[in-house]
Amino acid sequence: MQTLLLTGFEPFDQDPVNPSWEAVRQLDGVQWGDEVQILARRLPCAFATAGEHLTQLIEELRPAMVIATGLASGRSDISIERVAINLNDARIPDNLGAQPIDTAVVSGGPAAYFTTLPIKAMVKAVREVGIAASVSQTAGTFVCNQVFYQLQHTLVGSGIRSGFIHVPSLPEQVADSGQPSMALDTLVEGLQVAILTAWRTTVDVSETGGQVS
Ligand code: PCA
Repeated sequence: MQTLLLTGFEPFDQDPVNPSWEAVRQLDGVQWGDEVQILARRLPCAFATAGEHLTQLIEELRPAMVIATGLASGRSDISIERVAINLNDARIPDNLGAQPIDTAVVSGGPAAYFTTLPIKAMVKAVREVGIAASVSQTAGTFVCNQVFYQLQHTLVGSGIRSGFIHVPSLPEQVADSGQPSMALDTLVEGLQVAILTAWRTTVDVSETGGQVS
């Protein structure tokens, strides 16, 4: 039985919940036959500790695939991230009060890493079950991008595929603000489809997921 490590984040920016953790915790222990088991773990939302925490989990659990998730408030769909950049530029302080501006995630590291997940196949499969999904060209410049970059940096050349998925807010987080949201059950189903597709697809499909600008 192989292990698929799935992470979500603790709440941040005064929110009581983080939908990424609320969704992935429901997938903890899920098995697909005797092929693979999902282990869900929560990461701190802090530049100083999140990446180290994830590296320790990888050493401890020896996963065959790693998928990290986080909240992107303001987005309306499950967004499968294509690229992590070597840059921290925090608009708000993290949970330890740190607010790095224009620093490198890994000093001397490459400018960016691409995901090693089959993102087009994942988007297609999630849409096929009627759930909104898209390829995202930026994971931002906050803790999610930092963790995504550190993940790709740690696993480069290892043969262990990895990537990042951003999820929208939950309906109760946006109330009457007019901001987009997605129900928790939908999130859980969409993530499960995306992850299973990532696990089973070794060659990505060729479909557009780009943007003109
Ligand atoms: N979202 C933030 C950090 C933690 C989370 O869930 C981000 O997109 O960087």
